Amino acid sequence: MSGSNVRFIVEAGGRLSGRIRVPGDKSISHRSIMLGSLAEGVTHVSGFLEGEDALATLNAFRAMGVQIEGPDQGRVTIHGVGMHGLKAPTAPLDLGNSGTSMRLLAGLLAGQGFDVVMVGDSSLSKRPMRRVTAPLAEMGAQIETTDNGTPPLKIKGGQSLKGMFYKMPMASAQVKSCLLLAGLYAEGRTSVVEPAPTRDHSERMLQGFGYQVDVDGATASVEGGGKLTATDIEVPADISSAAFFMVGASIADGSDITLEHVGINPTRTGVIDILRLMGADITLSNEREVGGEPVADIRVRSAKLKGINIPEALVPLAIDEFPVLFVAAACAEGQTVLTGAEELRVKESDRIQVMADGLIALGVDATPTPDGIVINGSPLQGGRVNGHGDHRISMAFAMAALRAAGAIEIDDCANVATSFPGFESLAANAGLGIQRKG
Ligand code: SPQ
Repeated sequence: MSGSNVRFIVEAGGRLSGRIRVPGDKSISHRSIMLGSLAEGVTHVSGFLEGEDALATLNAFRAMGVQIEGPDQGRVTIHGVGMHGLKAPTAPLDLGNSGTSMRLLAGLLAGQGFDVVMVGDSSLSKRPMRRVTAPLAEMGAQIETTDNGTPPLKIKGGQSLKGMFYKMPMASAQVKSCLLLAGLYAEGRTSVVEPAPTRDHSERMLQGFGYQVDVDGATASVEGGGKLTATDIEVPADISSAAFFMVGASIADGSDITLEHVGINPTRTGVIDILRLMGADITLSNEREVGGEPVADIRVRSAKLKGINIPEALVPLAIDEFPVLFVAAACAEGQTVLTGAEELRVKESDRIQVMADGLIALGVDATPTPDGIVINGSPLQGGRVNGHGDHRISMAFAMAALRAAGAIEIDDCANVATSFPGFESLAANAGLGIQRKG
């Protein structure tokens, strides 16, 4: 939970080495609970992310009457209640810091027979929800937000939803997934068209649970009224968590690290493409498919990075990795320019502004723009920066210390536990001089 009491103090210098496995994929963990709960039969999940965000989803389904065992070392057993077996929760569902939980649940709950209220922490309470409530209303849902379009969301049950054809105004896997989940309960066909490819874990997992999803280019469609059949899910390690070590190893001289069993779904690998364009030394081995998702071991050795113009087509494929990619850009020779990434401003924090502020505090020449940033590679000083309760900001600045002239102190780091429980100890084992205070 957000708290300004947790601080990271990270020594300057060092290098990353060894073989590590980062925790399970957050996006896939959320979806495994949602679909497992609605399935008929018992779903066994392994590699589940025991982070606060995925646990918020798990607790929400428990509150709606689903019997869920675990998590125990990444193992979760879900006794599915079927498409119409959820029960009204007795209190508002608290989704903490998790945008994915709230937006996907908005779709899934819009077609239930009971009312639900969804609330979040101070960060989630500022995030835009009209991107889901407006198209859901067109399908027949009744959902109230604040006047600003932010949480809490009050969903009125008992509405009959109609399928629709929706062209998304922004590239968002959460909006796409929300509408497909609502589509399971709608009469007829729901089709969602995306302006650029976004993570397709929902489509893959629905198919894994035996639900037909038709994907035709940029359009994903489902017919309402089907059912899900329980299955077993092995969650790969999260490429978004692995990304911190990819950048850390790239920028710290003498590094050589292997990240095991990482999900390399092509809708998530923009970070590898961008780092390679910058000159990073990244090799994939042991490529295989696990439960419908491709995985690989990723070896990263230090390399001299150069600044680039980041191709806009890669932006949605690396959307969560930009905070740490900005650190790579600060350590690169020359200029890096990011455009077409205005979505970064509505994440757990305004990731363009807070990264620019922190980098500038560390002596980097960084200029935020409305839809991106311009960073000129610069020597990094030590100093004090703020994580703004955003897990990815805190971890990005922790990695920056590998190349800084002095220690970096990072305030407001408690939310690292939303996506990466155990970050400090794993990073310390790999060679980062990190200490947690508070
Ligand atoms: O769940 P939340 O808080 O929105 O998490 C983030 C993150 O950095 O962990 C975004 F801030 O990841 C999103 C991601 O940015 C997870 C996600 C998903 O699982 O569907 C999709 C992306 O969001 P969006 O808004 O682009 O659809």
